[in-house]
Amino acid sequence: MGGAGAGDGLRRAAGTEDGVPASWRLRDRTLALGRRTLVMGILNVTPDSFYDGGRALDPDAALDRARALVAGGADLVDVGGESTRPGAIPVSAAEELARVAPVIERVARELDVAISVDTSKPEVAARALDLGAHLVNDVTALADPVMARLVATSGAGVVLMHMRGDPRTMQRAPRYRDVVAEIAEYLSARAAQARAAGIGADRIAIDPGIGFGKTFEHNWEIVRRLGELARVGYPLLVGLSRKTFLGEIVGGADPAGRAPPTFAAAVAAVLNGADVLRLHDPAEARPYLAVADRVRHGARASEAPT
Ligand code: HH2
Repeated sequence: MGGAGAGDGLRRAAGTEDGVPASWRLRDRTLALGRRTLVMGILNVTPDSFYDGGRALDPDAALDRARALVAGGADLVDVGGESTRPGAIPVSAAEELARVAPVIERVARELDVAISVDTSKPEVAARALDLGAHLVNDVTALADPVMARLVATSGAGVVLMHMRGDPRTMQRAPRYRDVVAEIAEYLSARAAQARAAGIGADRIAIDPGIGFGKTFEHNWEIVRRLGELARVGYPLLVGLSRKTFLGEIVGGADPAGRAPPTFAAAVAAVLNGADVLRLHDPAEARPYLAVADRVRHGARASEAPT
């Protein structure tokens, strides 16, 4: 498809393509784009996440993990209280809140970093925003209109992610006419809906949702054709860290062995147009991203962030 919504979003408005850094606004924080890749560090406060499940259930352990993410260069910390891995069992809003609220409260108080809440429940997002979160990372791309209103009125940023089906069913033989074109169309439409709800273009990022209702081949095709998604006109976030399709490369079912293909795929994603990467290991990824950023952005990549 001819670049869904191309030019109607932030990228052209702010002139990223001709070298003037654009920015992503998240309440009182502004993150510069077009200079170096932004990193969203993953902090799952869950017993069952596919890689880090059970590691940060206690708020002290979660805070230590957040500190390590920030020390490793994370620009955002993404706090999640519900696993969305294939087949994951949904949890109630009360349970999700009990997991994430104490962590967000402490990260907001003790660390200088943008906080993202990984949720599709408005009750959870509302409390997280009250406690100091800056961004709502919604894997349903604001399917609930209450969530859209909440993001609009709070001035928070939002990540709109593509998912086919829901985590319980999404890996049952996903099929597409053209996976990248369909994702571009969907994200363009969701971004238009978000803007109609009053969310500024400079607060929106889009995400193809690697692993969410996609075969391995779909995931590789997305990484290969990210440039087409970048043309939708919003900052492009990609979450590929340690995901199952990377296991194929190293012949490993264990996510612990997937760091090398994660970093290689991260470099490919940056060179193909990703602006933000969601990663479990920012510190280890850093030199790889530094190389990718110098190749993509030239000397601008070495300038101090604003
Ligand atoms: N992937 C996961 C969770 N949230 N959010 C966005 N925007 N993009 C992603 O690709 C994405 C996401 C799944 O990874 P993880 O959080 O590591 O595992 P789990 O869902 O098992 O908690």
